[in-house]
Amino acid sequence: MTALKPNPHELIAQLRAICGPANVLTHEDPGADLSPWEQDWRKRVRGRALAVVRPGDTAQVAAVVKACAAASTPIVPQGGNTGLVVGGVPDDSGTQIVLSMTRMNAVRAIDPDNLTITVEAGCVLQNLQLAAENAGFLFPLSRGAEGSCTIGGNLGTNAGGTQVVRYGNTRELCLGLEVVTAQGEIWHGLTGLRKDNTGYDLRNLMIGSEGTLGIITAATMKLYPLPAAQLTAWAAVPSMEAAVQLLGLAHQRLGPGLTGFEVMGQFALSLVDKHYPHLRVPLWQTSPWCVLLENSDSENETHARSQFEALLEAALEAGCVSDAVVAENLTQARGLWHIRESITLAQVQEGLNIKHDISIPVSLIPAFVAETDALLALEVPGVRLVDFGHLGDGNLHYNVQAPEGADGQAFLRDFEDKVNTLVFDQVLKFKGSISAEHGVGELKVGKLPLYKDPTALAMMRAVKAALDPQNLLNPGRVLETL
Ligand code: FAD
Ligand code: 2HG
Ligand code: ZN
Repeated sequence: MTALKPNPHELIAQLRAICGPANVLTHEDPGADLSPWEQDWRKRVRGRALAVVRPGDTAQVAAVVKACAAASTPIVPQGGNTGLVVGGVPDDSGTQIVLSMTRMNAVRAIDPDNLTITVEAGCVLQNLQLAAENAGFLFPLSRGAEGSCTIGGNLGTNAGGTQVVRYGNTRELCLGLEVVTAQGEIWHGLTGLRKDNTGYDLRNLMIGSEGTLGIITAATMKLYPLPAAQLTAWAAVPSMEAAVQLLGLAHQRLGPGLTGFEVMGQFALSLVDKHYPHLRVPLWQTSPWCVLLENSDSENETHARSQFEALLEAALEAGCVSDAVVAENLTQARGLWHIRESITLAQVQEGLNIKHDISIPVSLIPAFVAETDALLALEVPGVRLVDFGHLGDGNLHYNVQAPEGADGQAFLRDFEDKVNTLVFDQVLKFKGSISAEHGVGELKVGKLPLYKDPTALAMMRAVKAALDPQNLLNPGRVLETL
């Protein structure tokens, strides 16, 4: 005898019984507006959910997953919904539930001797940073979206950010996970161990799986000592080659003190200047590239400043910097970082665009940029390139803005696929990756089979089929089909 699947109304009733009626939202509710959960951050896609479900603890997540599995109902995990690749919103079928993790936002524990913090998946990154700081530690994951992205989403995408050059991606900062499997079982993997060689590395399998292999409900993350001083400099550099040379010098002179190395192209900065003139972008008009550097020092500010000044003097002498400013105080430093973090928003103001979050070996980036810029100019007359990113990690946001005055929708329709193909072919040629940070989501899912090693893809499919044989967890993301 086969068990009857509950119909959607029965499922909604079950979910309300599990999470409480107020925490299961549907389109049938009076005055319902599910758009915050259905619309992606870039407004590329608007889905339609069967329901938005907001569990309050891990047991509820497990019960929700069991109920959905029994009803063969797909689940789209969602954190802060700041993802840039359409990975955390439902499709338009009206059959998927959004599992919003934001109610699960507690800091469960801080272990100062073990240098760890354990938080629930819906904890907003900025709150995690603050909890660490209040306990006298640094949690060194940082990015423009930190006021709304969650640690669960950061782990789901293995997000990067601006301090990866020193501390690594989210993966490198994670020691343990608690995960609800596709069957609704709970994996209690919240270890704070730095060494554990007891078989397959399930933690690292879950990290970066974009909600397709399990639902992360909590994580144990690494803490670091707060630096004694942190200084920020902004340097104008005459070319991308010079920026790479400056990176080498900065590694040499600052060692582990180098905690940020961001490059920003002139057009990217011109957009910040155009849309946010009050931010007063320095040095951009006279230089094709600017670099933002951060020096975190374990001694004191005087030591940090003298190290920084010596680095910049050497760079001026070597010709890889043409001008530079060092922030005098924290307010100025924050202002410089704010300019960098405003590029994404300035691009939104300017209109629709095509994003790429590629990585290339640092040594090949100057040749990649020169060659790809030239190819794109031939393919898209009047193309405007918004190049910036985490040069210290070999990670460029090689973004393509529609020509001046062009209709954004028409630009995407006519050029998105061609531009993606051109850029990704170049990435392949230069031994890079088509996603360094934002993940595959839905936007790159069709391209992955063209650029990923076929054996790796086959292993990925096998893992997905073994862990989620019903294909209920975020179907159609990362892998198009099983
Ligand atoms: P969501 O957008 O809600 O989800 C992202 C993915 O993770 C989805 O596939 C979702 O299904 C999955 N997911 C969410 N929660 C869970 C969970 N608990 N368990 C399993 N899967 C889950 N990214 C960078 O890497 N570096 C940057 O510097 C950076 N800067 C940004 C700046 C701006 C202004 C914006 C808007 C975005 C930026 N991003 C950056 C992208 C984005 O912030 C990150 O991808 C972030 O990790 C997403 O977190 P989120 O909580 O918003 O996740
Ligand atoms: C950043 O580095 C983010 O600021 C967003 O990864 C990049 O807007 C983008 O393309
Ligand atoms: Zn980035």
